[in-house]
Amino acid sequence: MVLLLLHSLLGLLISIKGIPFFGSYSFKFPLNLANTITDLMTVTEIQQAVSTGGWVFTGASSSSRYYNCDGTTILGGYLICGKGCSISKNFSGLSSPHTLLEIKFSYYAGNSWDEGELTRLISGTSTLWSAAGVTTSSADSHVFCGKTTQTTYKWWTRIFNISLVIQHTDPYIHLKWTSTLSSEPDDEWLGILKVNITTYNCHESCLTCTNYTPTACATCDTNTHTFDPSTKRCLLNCPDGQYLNYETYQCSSKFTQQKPILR
Ligand SMILES: [Ca+2]
Repeated sequence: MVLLLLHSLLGLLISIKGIPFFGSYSFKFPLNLANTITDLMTVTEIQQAVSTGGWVFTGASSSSRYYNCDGTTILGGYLICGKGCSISKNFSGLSSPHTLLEIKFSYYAGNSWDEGELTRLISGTSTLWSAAGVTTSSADSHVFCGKTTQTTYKWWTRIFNISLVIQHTDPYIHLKWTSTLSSEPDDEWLGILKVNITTYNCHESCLTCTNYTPTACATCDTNTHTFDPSTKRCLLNCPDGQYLNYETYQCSSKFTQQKPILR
């Protein structure tokens, strides 16, 4: 009886405060993985990119479409894609229903970039990613390839490993990599590698979100959930007499949840 009373009081506290008292509270949630498209992952895929892979170059300075940079074959590159050059592809097959798209790729900013010159990833009229190519500090790594006649850091080729999550519902996306370079590709150039596109839904508790985890909700369905701005979660509204179980993320009757209380 005492235990039951204690249990009732704790259950009341839990329902009032909405915070967990026991155990670990990692949310069990489906990743909502719909599908993944990969491209430019192998040398063969890079070599076939234009002939059969659907990749389109505009403003290229050579009929060649790939370049071996310090042992790694990339699409574009030295003597190929500099001032006024862009590389694009229409990715279809994103047909599973989704609300988010995660786009990953490796980007090579080659040699003589000046301050203010940018690399860009564009979809339609939206710029999805924009970054300066001049500094080594913001790059994930750098190699020595292309124009290697200078020995200052300026002539390194910088490699950016980019991962973006965008709101997206269409079954296709047209991606275009461009730059604001001012010189020909014997001086400065761009190249890409390892494109990976994955569709996700928002976590089931969110109405809208910024990524697919339960701690990245942007808005909630206010009929069923309350937004917690500190954790970016949508917390289930539980009816009187029940509390939010943080193990299952479901409303539970306090009388059926004795195990964690008594442990
Ligand atoms: Ca320049």
